[in-house]
Amino acid sequence: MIRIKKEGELLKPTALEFENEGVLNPATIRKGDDILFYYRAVEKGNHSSIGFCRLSGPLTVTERWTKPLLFPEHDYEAQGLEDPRVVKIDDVYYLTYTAWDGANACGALATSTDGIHFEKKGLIVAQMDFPRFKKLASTNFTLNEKYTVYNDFNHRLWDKDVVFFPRRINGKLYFLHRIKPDVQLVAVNDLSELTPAFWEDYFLHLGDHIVLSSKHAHEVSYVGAGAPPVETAHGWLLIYHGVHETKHGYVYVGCAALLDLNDPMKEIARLPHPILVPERVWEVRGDVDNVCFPTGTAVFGDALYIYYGAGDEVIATGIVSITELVNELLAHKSV
Ligand code: BMA
Repeated sequence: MIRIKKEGELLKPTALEFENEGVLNPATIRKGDDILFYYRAVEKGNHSSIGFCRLSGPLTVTERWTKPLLFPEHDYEAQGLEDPRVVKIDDVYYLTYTAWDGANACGALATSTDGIHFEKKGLIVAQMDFPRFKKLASTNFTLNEKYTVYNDFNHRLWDKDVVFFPRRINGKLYFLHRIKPDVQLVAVNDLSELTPAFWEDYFLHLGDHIVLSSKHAHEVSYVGAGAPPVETAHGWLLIYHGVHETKHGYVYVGCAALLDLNDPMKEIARLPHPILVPERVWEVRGDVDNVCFPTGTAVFGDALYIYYGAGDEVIATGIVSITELVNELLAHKSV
């Protein structure tokens, strides 16, 4: 059974107001031998912004800003910017995050050409109430009752964990997103296609867009995209999070799957066990207990460094051999 080798804590909260409650769930991307590192910084009262660090190599922090890089400016993100992910496609950095307005949690996008100066592009997921979603999604598909259990609130559909693939596939931009309990997949030629009419049609065929559903005990409650998929010769290596409920509350673990390179809707393989489980004190006890929430990776040779929020309070790193992980996945092919 393959498990990530834990390297321990990498980043902790500081006394600075914007990050005095927690630092977690970072977006990471290599730039030469450096890593640009965008993390969720939480101020007491649960107000989040995006902090910035630079790493030299996978584990050495050489620069850390004392002010957030991105912070609330618009109504749709008035209560916080959470859980960023980043990719670079055709010289443009795509940084996605969950925009939280106090009632709605929806995927938003900011883009940049230098990785430092970002232009906010607004929400990129549907802005629809749950009854409308349910009506559309139930037209051609038997909607898992968990969709109702997790989403039937008195506000807009929550759609989080927006994660782009790091390159176009057959000319299209692909991104994962998560309406509980599943992970869904969007493919478009251009982001301008994401109109209300697009989402109406997409939900009408929801069953065709679900790429990952819970399968194993450790992910039985729901799943969510984690880090941007890593391209390997055998498929897109996806590190995602799986959640299961215990008498102590939800437990968040890191999981691995392999998706088809040309058609990521096809799951090639999935591990029947998690690769990253809360065990250490900073994972088991935190602002939220029992959370390992992977959101970024960096490839150095055969080593996959995995960056994750631990206990919703600190950021930790794990390392795994890509060859060993892919081989283990190939031993667990999905039918
Ligand atoms: C999710 C998000 C993450 C968090 C996780 C565990 O819903 O809020 O930011 O790390 O829960 O609490």
